[in-house]
Amino acid sequence: MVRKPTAEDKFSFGLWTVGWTGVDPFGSNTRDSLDPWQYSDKLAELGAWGITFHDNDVFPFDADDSTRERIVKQLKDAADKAGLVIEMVTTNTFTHPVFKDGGLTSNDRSVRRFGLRKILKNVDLAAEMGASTFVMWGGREGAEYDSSKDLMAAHRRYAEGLDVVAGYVKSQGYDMRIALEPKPNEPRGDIFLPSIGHALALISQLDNGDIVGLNPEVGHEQMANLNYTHGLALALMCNKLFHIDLNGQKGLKYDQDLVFGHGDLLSAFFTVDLLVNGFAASPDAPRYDGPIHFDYKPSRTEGMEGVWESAQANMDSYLMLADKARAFRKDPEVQEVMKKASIFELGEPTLAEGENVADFLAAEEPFDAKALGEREYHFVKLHQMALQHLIG
Ligand SMILES: [Mn+2]
Repeated sequence: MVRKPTAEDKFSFGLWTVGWTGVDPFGSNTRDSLDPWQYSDKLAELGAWGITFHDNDVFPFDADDSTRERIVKQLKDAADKAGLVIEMVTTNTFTHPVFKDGGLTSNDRSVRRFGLRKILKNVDLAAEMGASTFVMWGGREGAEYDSSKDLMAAHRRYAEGLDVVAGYVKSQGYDMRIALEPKPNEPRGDIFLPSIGHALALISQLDNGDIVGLNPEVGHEQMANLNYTHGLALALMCNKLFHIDLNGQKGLKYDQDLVFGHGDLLSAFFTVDLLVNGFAASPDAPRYDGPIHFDYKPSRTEGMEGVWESAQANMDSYLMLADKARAFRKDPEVQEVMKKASIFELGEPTLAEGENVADFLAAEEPFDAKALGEREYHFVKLHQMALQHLIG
């Protein structure tokens, strides 16, 4: 029996997750959709702390201003009443056919101007909702054919769009940061900013990059055969881990959006280990203390009971893994093997304090390459101990 989540756990869900009706490229919906506030009421009941949404999860693409205002107010009132924080808002620049070649990187300039206006309008909405993060997933920013785009211009237009949005956030005085969500492919054949590293590189080129960071998603990194936890570590080191999307993925295939823990379980364990315990040898390193946001899809086989069972499952997985990860790190035998494995030694700078390169090169220190080539690291034993904590 897993304990019930509390506000301290900071669990949040996209309305599009529990709200997914099961439409996929091969089949129609297997569930009906509810009103947005019906999802938020139920999520609050299950112990969630927050909700997030795309503009068009809540109101239609072509809604006029008064319709938009009425629906948004109804959702905000429902969230307030349920005690839910609207911690993040994001913009849909992928569903409508107008965005088939992207919102910020479309070859058609008038589409880019339309996309940018739509995004800016939603920055205002996000601020109005009290959101502290504005996620940008450029699902249609990309190409199927390398012949179809000037790739320099595409990246320049992407940077230009991001800079305009970040500059607008600052000029309006909003207490909000932008978090980019990398993904390698799907729906485009190749999506721009396919990984955490690509996104960090582009952010470093922005004039307003100080408020632009990342929202890495488990499945998106694993679709690129990358290690999600390693990516989180680099983003933390760069002070760019602004938000996270947890879910499950089984290897290199389409974006499965499974329940967190239902994909690569050991990887999920070490992700949670990083989130709850931090870095073993770097106690002064930045830590993530933002929302634990789930971006998953209840499988098409599920009815509404299955929707709520799967929402619950995400939170339960996280809580179970957090308990296991804490016990793993506290275990004296684990600590002993971590010492033997020189885990803590990696926290020591390679040069001594104040040591310059000349001193370093001149230093005569005994070193036995043969012996060090033969040393034991006990990494397998340590990993097996993690497995014992996880399933033992
Ligand atoms: Mn996501």
